[in-house]
Amino acid sequence: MELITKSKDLLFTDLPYTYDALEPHIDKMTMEIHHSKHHKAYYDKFMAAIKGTEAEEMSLGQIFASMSKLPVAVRNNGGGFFNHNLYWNTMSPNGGGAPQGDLSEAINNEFGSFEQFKTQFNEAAVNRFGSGWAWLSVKADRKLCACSSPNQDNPLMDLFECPAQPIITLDVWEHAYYLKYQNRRPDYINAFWNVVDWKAANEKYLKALGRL
Ligand code: MN3
Repeated sequence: MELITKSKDLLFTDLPYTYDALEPHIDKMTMEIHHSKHHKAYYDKFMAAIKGTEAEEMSLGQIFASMSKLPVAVRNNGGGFFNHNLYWNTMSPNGGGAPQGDLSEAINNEFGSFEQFKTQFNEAAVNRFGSGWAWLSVKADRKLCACSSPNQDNPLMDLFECPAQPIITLDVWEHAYYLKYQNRRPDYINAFWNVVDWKAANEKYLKALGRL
């Protein structure tokens, strides 16, 4: 829905759970500041950047597909708005455990095991220098891909090195973990696996393959 709605009609929405719902893995104050200040600022700046331009009438899907031709403020803030929405919906207070359904099977087939997939994803997240995101995505050849992006870029953007449809994502900007984990990004990444919503991830995987 979010990818096909005209950008000028997009709304900033509440989280699907309370700010303290992911404790102790992600703390309440981080969630509150991250959503109500950081994410809100990306939304507001995105709306300001598209106002009165052709991008107002385009969906985020169309914007990302022609990202290289649009202003950098649209890239940074449109990416920031979309990426955070996916991040909130990648996680759940009832999350954690092992992947489910067809996604579980694909992870085992393509990475060898859940543990081997986590190792690849964790490496992408730890080694992203500075600020960015880690992704599990589905490429055009329908294979899974664990990778990372700088800044607020995402795999839907036409300038992305490995274009793909995102399934789960992890924000590795310091604002996502500094209050609780300070410089210990690997501890935050390990904690993330306790809250991943594998049911939602499997649904995204099936949708990306056109099977849902
Ligand atoms: Mn963030």
